[in-house]
Amino acid sequence: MSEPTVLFARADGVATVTLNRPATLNSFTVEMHAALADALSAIASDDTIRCTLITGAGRGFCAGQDLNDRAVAPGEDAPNIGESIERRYNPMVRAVRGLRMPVICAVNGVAAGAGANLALACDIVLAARSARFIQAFCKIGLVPDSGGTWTLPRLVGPARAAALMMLGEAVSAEQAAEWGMIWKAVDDDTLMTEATALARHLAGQPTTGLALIKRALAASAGNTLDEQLDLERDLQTLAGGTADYAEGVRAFLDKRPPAFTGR
Ligand code: T3D
Repeated sequence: MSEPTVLFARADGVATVTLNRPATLNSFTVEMHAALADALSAIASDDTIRCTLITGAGRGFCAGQDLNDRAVAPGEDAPNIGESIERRYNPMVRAVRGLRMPVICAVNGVAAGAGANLALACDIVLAARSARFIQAFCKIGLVPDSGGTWTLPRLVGPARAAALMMLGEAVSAEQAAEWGMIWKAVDDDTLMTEATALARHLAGQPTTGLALIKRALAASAGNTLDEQLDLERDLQTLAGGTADYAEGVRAFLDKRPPAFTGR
């Protein structure tokens, strides 16, 4: 039997999703897209999962589309990759961004093409110091996809985003952290320990409140200050009605650690 292209585990309120095609640096095939879509859908419908962690097996995180599936013999028609974006990459990014809980990405090695932009679609990105981020698309005549043209300029500013996307140069994990592209770079041998500890920590936090923070941040990209102030009022109304808010206040006044349930 062949290895599953995506590994999926649940423990302590954390779902861990591992891209698992290490021989090609976890590049995407139709099969791996389907397996990832299934994992993301299982996470979305499981109320016991309060944090998701995405990583890659082997020495790379993800090298984007598997280019073996894009070779065209002379005289053959070009593949319809717009359809591939519509059917697989866009739903993947929408599914990741749509998860209500915090999504951590542990970038264990090179993240190129759609692999880089999948990482940037996550809420908190930790990267091994040896990892690199490459907007590789321009090197094969493509446009960055998987939300990269939306995410990257917002993270690093338009000047850096334009150069990264037009030159396809690798950005080290430390540089990425310095530029605000990711949360932080950590030693290679501590990446998974730190990412798992962070995921478990978040899974024990007031996760309904964290989901509302995600909604506020997502909306802020398209809102005016006035609209955002109104949204903050509405989200705070919801947050203020949660059991976790009541518990947080009680625990503070009792001078004891809170016991959050995510409700
Ligand atoms: O088509 C659509 O549906 C549209 C969607 C597009 C989304 C995209 O992501 S387009 C961008 C596709 N990705 C790339 O262009 C990146 C290609 N890979 C690289 O440039 C390099 O491999 C890396 C910079 C990522 C890593 O370099 P390095 O030197 O660390 O590793 P390597 O030796 O190049 O790769 C290791 C193996 O993985 C190697 O196989 P081998 O020689 O050991 O048998 C290499 O061929 C394979 N590999 C790496 N990336 C891909 C790949 N095989 C297939 N597809 C890949 N994308």
